[in-house]
Amino acid sequence: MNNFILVSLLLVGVAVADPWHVSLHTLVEGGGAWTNITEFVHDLSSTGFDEVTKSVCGHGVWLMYSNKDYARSSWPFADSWTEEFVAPEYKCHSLPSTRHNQMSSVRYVGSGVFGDEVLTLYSGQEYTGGEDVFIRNDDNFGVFSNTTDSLIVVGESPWTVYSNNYYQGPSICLTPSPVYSSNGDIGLYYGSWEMAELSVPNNAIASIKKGCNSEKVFTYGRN
Ligand SMILES: [Ca+2]
Repeated sequence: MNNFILVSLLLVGVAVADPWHVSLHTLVEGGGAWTNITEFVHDLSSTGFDEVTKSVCGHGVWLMYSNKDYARSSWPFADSWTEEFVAPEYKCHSLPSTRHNQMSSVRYVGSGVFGDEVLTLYSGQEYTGGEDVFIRNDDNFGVFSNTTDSLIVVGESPWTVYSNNYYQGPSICLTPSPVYSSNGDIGLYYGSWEMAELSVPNNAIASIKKGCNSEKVFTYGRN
């Protein structure tokens, strides 16, 4: 009995600490040559895998970009894309054929492990540019207010964002939705939004609070 409890605790410990990873593949459905990714890679040429990826395998929540440095570009200079990979358990995902052999940078969302409740703010649209990662309340963004164009919630907790410091002014609540594992259990919670679709005045975020404290609620995938 004691041995059983000890083994159970060890397994739980492994699951919680299990860091996210992905492998990039030169063929669809996880085929071909591959490279393993466990950290931010701002330039895939450092791994010899710039613009050769057709599919990815792994787990966790990852963002993949056609540009280096998680950058966004738009017509007429180029048309960039961001691919979101959300996998509560190991799976393979083939990129749309229009995105084959273009990927140039990769990073995970939030803290990079299962179990954390994290809000990540991105300075660019489509989760590009600089990021700020939050695991607790922040009552005053100071000079960094108004610099968010998109955001992602990972973990079960919703978050409230306020237009003014000290949890004042117009506010909205961002609620993630469950992503299910193959056995039907909830594997993780996820939600991603563009600021432009949230009608926040001036796109201003000046403070954030963990939990839902606003009457204006956005639930990922529902509104
Ligand atoms: Ca590229």
